[in-house]
Amino acid sequence: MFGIEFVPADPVLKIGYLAKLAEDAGFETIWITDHYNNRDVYSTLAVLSILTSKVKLGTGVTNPYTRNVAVTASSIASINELSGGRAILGIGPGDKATFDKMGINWDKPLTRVKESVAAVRAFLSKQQVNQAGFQGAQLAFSAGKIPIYIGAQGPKMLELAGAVGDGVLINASHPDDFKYAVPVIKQGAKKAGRNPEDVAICAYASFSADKNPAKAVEAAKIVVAFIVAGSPENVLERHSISADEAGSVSAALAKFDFGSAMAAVTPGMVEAFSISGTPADCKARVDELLATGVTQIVAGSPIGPDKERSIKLIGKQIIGK
Ligand code: F42
Repeated sequence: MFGIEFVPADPVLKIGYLAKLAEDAGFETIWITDHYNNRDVYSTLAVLSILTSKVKLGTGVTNPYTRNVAVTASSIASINELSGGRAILGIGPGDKATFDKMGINWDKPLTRVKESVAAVRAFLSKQQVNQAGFQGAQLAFSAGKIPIYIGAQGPKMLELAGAVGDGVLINASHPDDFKYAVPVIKQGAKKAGRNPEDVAICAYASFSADKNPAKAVEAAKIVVAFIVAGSPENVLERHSISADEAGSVSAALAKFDFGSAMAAVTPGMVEAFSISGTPADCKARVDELLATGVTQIVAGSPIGPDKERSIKLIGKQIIGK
């Protein structure tokens, strides 16, 4: 199954146009990112609910720090009602860099995500909620069952996703990352007495497809640079990227020197942190990921050097095959 990510750094109606194109190309889920500095995720999903008719629509991902989870439950239930039952709630611990700027204290992210998933489920089934700090809060409407997917990378968050999530969204593109993550998720599910097959595993990958492989790689470089700069040491080691190589990318990004950051991105980094190349190259990587237990490939930024052309190309030459 294929999903696609859109970042509402673009105007909502432009995303609406691309979303319809993606639905027609055969993508089955559309994920919209949630960062305070971009367009609002629920306004975007509301417009997509009207402009599309089959595709599932998810927050990819929201968090319990910038939005009270009672409000999150009401928002996603509204999208479920508006879209005729197509909503998915993607929720994760959030992005520390943006929280620092908002003056938000990132306390106990694992505990917060765990409590939030339980609270949202209770809100969605119209129960009175007396947990996670709530004191008898209750939604005044019900809009049906909504799957909850957890954005996770660390081992404890992956295990939690296996224990309580309907699915997990993992920001990674390389089979080695999934050879590590999939058993951790399955173990979390088993420990919680669940069938591991019930947890959807999504590779939320940096994707760049074009007939010209050099153009595809070039378009992926700036996204890869940010991933390298944000990756913990153990992930860099897993992909044999030295601290020096990663340091050059981070130093350039810190100076907003995007040209030098892209120049410092090595072929090994592109290979580790993106799925990029011709449709045939991308298809080969997709097959490798599916073999690790991944159930959904999410084509994330940049999608390609020309988003419109790449969506059609992925539809015809990767999803269609
Ligand atoms: N973040 C956003 O803000 N917006 C997005 O649109 C977004 C999209 C997205 C899509 C897919 C995806 O996988 C991630 C995405 N993210 C997005 C990022 C996401 O919100 C997280 O930042 C990201 O998944 C990294 O989370 P993580 O799984 O690495 O979790 C962190 C918090 C971590 O450190 N986890 C540890 C672990 O092992 O999993 C556990 C830490 C722990 O145990 N903490 C204790 C606790 O109780 O929380 C407390 C420890 C103490 O000493 O206080």
